[in-house]
Amino acid sequence: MKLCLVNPPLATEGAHYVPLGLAYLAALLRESGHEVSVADAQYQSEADVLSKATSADVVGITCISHNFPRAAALASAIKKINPAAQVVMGGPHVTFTDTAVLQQQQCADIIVRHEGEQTLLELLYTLEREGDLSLVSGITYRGEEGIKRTPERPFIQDLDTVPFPARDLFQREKYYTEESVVQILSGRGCSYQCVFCSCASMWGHRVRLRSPQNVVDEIENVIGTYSIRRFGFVDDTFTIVGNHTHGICEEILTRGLDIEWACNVRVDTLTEDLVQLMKRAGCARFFMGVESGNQKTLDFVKKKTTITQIEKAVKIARKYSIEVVISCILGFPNETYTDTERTIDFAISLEGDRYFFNFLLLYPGTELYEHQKELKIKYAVDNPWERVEKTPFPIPTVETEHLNIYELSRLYLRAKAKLECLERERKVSAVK
Ligand code: B12
Ligand code: SF4
Repeated sequence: MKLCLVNPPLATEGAHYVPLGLAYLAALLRESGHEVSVADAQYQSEADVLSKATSADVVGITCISHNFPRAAALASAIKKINPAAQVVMGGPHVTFTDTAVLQQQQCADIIVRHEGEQTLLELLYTLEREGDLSLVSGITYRGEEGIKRTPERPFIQDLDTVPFPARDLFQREKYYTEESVVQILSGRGCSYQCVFCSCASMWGHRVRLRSPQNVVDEIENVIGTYSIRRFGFVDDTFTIVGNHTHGICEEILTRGLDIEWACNVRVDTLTEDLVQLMKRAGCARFFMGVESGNQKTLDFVKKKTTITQIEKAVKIARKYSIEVVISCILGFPNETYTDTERTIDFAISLEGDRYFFNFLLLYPGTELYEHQKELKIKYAVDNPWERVEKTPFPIPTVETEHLNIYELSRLYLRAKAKLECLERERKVSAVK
């Protein structure tokens, strides 16, 4: 079957990355004999994307919540010019809003929920034979008697059996330049369940890991094909299983790879021994989900970390000259203005190398999304995803019992001002 995979645009600051989900899907389908092409709206005009989609039997579109409105608009345009095509959508947003999406948008025919590889493969097989969609686990579709949801599909257990992402289908001159960072996924799932995050409900509570050999084979393959030496591990927490991180670092060192990489970490997983080894293996940067400077909030959001662990983790990173990118969320439902000020002051006191102060958003599949009424949180604007995507600077969209969007904006400006002070102090001490 002819399949066209579509990457809708995403207004991300700075570098763009190959959409790993589509690259994984393409690899498996191609290996199974399907004709796969990619239309990349991040870099191609809408006319080019539509012309690619006209000849496909099945069009698969990925999205997260932020670019869902643009993905839905693209899907509609595709359906108009190629009404015979089956339009399939997947990703973390539609996984948890499947029924509503099919009810409200005439554009999509089928939603693939959660992990997509096996489901899409089986779906194509069934469509090719005009088979019974109700037998394909993990999909939601428009049946003759309304919207149907098939049972959940078990997650892939042996991730080493999944072929490496088909990176070659994406434009070389855009994604593989001297400045590019190539993303690697060494495992899927998270054993925590922070109330603002959908990772565990999306990928499962049991962490599934690739073998270090398989992960480093992929890295060597990228070096050999694209001469790229900068990588980012996009696992939700790369250090969640110490032995796994250890194994990958040892494998990089044994093979003598001269690479630089970054990863997401949980503060409670960083021991001196591990960080020292990570540094030797090329780790240059940690993305740390600090979230809040208030212990009561860390407990409330079920982060299961402590203020002391955060301070210790930053200290260890600094000792081994690993850059720390600190990420905090402004506007948790339990936090007052003073609490949020404390988060900002605490984050700045950590003297991170970079900061993300994010406004709280309600992502489908999270506990906050499910319990928004009881928690007295609500959207203060219409079409929040469209607003967030289209506004060229961060804007608050969710109000809580304690904080309205004006107060949240003021808190954000306070964070920015404090950051500027920190940077100025650094410049002054550098010239002293
Ligand atoms: C790497 C990453 C990024 C990268 C780049 C992503 C890219 N390639 O363009 C960067 C750093 C740019 C980024 C940015 C952001 N990200 Co991000 N990111 C990730 C991360 C860690 C990994 C993404 C990934 O590659 N996953 C691996 C692939 C294999 O998974 P996948 O894409 O979901 O695809 C699978 C399935 O979903 C499904 N599928 C997906 N699409 C399709 C399509 C079809 C047709 C089918 C059949 C199946 C299917 O099958 C795929 C294979 O199994 C995820 C967390 C995660 N674990 O996924 C967060 C995540 C996607 N990001 C998230 C968020 C919130 C953001 C930011 C808003 C963060 C911020 N505050 O700025 C920004 C948004 C961008 C913007 N507009 O500014 C959220 C999205 C939640 C949501 N409901 O939308 C996630 C899920 C993290 C979380 N904790 O909740 N991100
Ligand atoms: S925030 Fe991190 S630790 Fe918490 S559930 Fe999400 S991925 Fe897991």
